[in-house]
Amino acid sequence: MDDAQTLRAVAARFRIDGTFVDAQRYGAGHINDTFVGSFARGDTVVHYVHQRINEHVFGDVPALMTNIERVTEHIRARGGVALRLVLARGGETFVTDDAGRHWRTYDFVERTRTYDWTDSPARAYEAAHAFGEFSRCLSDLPQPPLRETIAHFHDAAYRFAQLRESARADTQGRALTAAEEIRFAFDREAIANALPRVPPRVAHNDTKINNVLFDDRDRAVCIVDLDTVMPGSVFADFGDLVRTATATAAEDERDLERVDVRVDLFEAVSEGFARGVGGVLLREEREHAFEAGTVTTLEQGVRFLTDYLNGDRYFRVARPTHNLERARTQFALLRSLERRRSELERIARNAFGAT
Ligand code: ADP
Ligand code: GN1
Ligand code: MG
Repeated sequence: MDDAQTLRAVAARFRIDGTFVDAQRYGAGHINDTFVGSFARGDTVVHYVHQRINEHVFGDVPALMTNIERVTEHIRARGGVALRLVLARGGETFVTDDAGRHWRTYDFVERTRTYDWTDSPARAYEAAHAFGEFSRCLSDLPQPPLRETIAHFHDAAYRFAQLRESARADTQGRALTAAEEIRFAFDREAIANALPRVPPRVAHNDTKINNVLFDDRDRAVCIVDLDTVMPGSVFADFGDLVRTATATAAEDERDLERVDVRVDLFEAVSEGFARGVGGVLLREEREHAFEAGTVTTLEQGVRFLTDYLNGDRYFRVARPTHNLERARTQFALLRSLERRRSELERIARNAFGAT
């Protein structure tokens, strides 16, 4: 079955008022298969997002979908904007197709776009502010805790253990081509333990800038990609904004000369997140914002490198060396963060009121 046929059959199982016209792949995510479906309703065409949830990554889809329902309803109850799930005809939050694959549907947020990176401080501020607000809004999510959808997700020490194992096994015979990067990572392994232990709080856990939908006036309209919203730490959320919204290039830029951190973007992200999150952070959390950026950037480099060594089983790739290139770019960015540490640390402490 081709994509359109599959999508037609899947869409028919959701409470969509309209006649299926077609469906196109959409977005630049590395994990799920995302499509926009078009449906004729009277004289107009309406759109929905259909997502096939990556079952290699997410083992417990019902738990994940319950998290998403709870989180989106809580945000709306607080007056915020959140993704809106379209239920299946039987009232379920997802359906399973004949091949055993799980699908969900969201309202399509019209007239928005995403950025894989940005050179605009205003946009960086907006994205960080939106994720800060997200964190504030979910800081009083009632019990029980959200379910863990991926174990050890932002456990940098665990990510190093995975890298060590993949480099040792070298199942694809790629370790030699990545020897320099493997060495770079292990030289910095101590960074994995640079953050203090803090009580768990609800985190988005995947705050890269392309998980924010912007309107045509560059306002952040809605946060997407809620699969990893679960107990975590603010460090990962702020850290991934540093990784993706303060860099001068995309995360897979091949020309490493172009990869740097821009101080004005870093300032915008710090101010935006700190204002968005408001007063909910502990002193320990406010004091380590800068370090969150280095830890998350290193951790992501380690994850890309591990996946390269494993034969690209996790992140979607466009070419065989893609994950290695992504790892190199993360490490180049980490070097820049390290080089500018004193200036950036001062900016972060100022913004978070940790002076
Ligand atoms: P992945 O886990 O693969 O990154 P995402 O949930 O982030 O999947 O979706 C991929 C992309 O699809 C997003 O980056 C965004 O561009 C787009 N997208 C997702 N949901 C919506 C929506 N409801 N409305 C408009 N665009 C969306
Ligand atoms: C994945 O799903 P997406 O493309 O927004 C990944 C993140 C990584 C990111 C790197 C569930 O994010 O953790 O930071 O790629 N998501 C998952 O670009 O592993
Ligand atoms: Mg995404």
